[in-house]
Amino acid sequence: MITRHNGLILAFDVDWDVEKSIAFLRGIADLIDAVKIGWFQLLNIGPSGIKELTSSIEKYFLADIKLGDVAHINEYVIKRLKDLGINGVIMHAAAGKENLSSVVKLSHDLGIDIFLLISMSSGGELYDLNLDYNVRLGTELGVAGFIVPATKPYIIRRVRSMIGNNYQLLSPGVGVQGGKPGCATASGADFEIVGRSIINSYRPRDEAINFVKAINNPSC
Ligand code: FNU
Repeated sequence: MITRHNGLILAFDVDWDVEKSIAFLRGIADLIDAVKIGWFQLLNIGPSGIKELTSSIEKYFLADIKLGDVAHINEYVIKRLKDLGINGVIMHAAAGKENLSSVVKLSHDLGIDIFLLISMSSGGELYDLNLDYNVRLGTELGVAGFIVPATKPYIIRRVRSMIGNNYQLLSPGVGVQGGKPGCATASGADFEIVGRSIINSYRPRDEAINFVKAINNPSC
């Protein structure tokens, strides 16, 4: 579980080196509850750079690699991510029960949270046609929570009504993609995920403060 202080998760989609990344994160660390990293870091600073990042910044690190392979590959990836200091991983519900169940079990043992992707902030129509099935799949598997799109508040409300309060809802698509800051939380999300609106801002700290204010004064 991600501990909630501000309700803001940074989507850290940057191709910066480790030093610049650490300096940026230190500047807003008190405003964010987690750092979401992924392909940008894997392809630019690589596994050793990720390890340096996670050991330098005391934050929850969420790996957004949208993992969804067959079981033994998923298990290998989860073990390696654990070695790199990752705390949570986003996986595709579309991989299905057979490919997900052993990896969710392994993740429990390793202390890694699995967040299941069940709808997307753009497109994802096959997901939306199968929403109830995928939510039930996640609760049966015992995932920590779900990824729900800020651009589709009706999906967030539906998922929250199905799962009660025992699972965390993380919502991307806020800002540049059109999701109104504070609307995902108003609709039942625990965290709003924001990337470019903060990263590309001339004043990222001020921008992050504005998002935190909106998240904690939620409305659509
Ligand atoms: P920003 N993301 C997304 N939509 O945008 N993980 C999804 O449905 C989803 C995601 C991620 O637009 C995307 O990969 F499941 O700059 C990116 O890292 O705020 C972030 O959320 C959105 O970035």
